[in-house]
Amino acid sequence: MRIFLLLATCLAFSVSAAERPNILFMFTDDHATQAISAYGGPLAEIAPTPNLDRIAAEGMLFRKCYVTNSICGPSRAVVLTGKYSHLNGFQVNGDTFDGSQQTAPKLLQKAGYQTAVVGKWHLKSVPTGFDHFEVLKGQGQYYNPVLLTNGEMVAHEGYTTDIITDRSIDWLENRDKEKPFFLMSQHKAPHGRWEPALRHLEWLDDVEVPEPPTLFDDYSGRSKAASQHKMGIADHIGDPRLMIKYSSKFTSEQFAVFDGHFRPRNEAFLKADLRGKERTRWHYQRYIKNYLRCVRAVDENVGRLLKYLDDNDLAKNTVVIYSADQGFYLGEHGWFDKRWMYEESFRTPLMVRWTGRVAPGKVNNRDLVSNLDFAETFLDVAGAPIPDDMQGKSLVPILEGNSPADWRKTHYYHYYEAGGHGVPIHFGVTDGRFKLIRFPDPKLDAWEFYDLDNDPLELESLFEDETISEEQHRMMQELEKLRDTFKIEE
Ligand SMILES: [Ca+2]
Repeated sequence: MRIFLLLATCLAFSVSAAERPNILFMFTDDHATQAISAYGGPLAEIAPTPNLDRIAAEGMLFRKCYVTNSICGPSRAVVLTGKYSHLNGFQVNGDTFDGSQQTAPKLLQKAGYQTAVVGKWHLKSVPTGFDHFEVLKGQGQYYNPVLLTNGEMVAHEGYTTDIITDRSIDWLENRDKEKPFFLMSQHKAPHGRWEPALRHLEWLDDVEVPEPPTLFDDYSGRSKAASQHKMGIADHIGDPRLMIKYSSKFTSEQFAVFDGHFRPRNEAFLKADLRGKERTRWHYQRYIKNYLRCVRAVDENVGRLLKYLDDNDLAKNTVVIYSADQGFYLGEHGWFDKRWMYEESFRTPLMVRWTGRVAPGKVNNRDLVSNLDFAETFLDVAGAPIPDDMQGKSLVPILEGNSPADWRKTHYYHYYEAGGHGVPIHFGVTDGRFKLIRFPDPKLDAWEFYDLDNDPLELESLFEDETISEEQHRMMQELEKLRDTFKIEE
């Protein structure tokens, strides 16, 4: 009898394990929604992303997914823990992630999932909570990456975006097929210094990419903060004389093709000796084309993973999530990089396909969701308990088309890395329309307030010290309330 019961339990467990959905989390670095054609916009036609668009067409696309701290390592720590930076201990890129703390992958392991991370990690400490890890050291390189593979450094030859996909598929092939999986497949691309695959070097060569309307923003409609930036397309993106010192270590064959493409262009630029707006324009074209070329390889590789799911009868029972660690400036406000609470870097892409649970082709314009919600969503999808100390909320009800009435109406943001690219510490709150930003540095001691309905490009701060509008007052109260709720002391 006891044996029978034990057998029955084992059978019940293996059936439910087989039915529990797999989770494929595809995550990029610095991928702006402006460079995903499913989000529309002026780049969609020039640089379509058909494979990324397929996720949106077969699932839900979120237009208001906001990060809590718009920079690489901190965002990754939020995704793993479901906690704001001040609680997960990773506030700035120089920090080291405390891998002994509670994370979603560890809880998924406990729930019977097989877990893996392949690609960019950027949390300094050795990954914990993964049955398998293959991660780049630090920022990694675009060519010939070395991957820390379950504790051992392994060198690979080729283009990193392709290799991360190769290694992800290799793990999927060799996994324990009796268990559901959680795979984080995380690209280095399209992070700087934007080195495209050799096969994409010539693509867009003859195209003039449209300039964003704020390329020549003079920052006059706001506090002093933005004008102190060091992330200008014109002045900070890199001296072209340095650009022939590429960041990757190439093989001699790769170098011949890569350098053969860029060297004549660099020399022509130096000879032309452009000044003022023309110099900015030249840098913008170079930057945006290389960025889009890097995205094209990401899109192709997303297609490879989707095809793997199709070919292996995994598409139906695998939740596919695509996101990036934060958004990015593609020339808006004259910038590259991220960090600010302005929309382009505050917002991050999020598209989710879950066949049979998420209706196809849905666009969510309304709900304020966040990378803070990812950890709880992973656990909820897996049917695993969600700890009380996680600070996000599961997106599952929203994905199923039942947005809860008590879903958050405002979202708190906090950037801590003082001085990185000239961006000061700031925090703030948005309700999706109004946005209040506080720059506490005594040298600035500034506030900004935007109405996105009337000023979607955020060019004119409405903040007033004396005649305070009702909306500004409401958002100031909300900021205080959220800082209390999230136990922010700084
Ligand atoms: Ca990043």
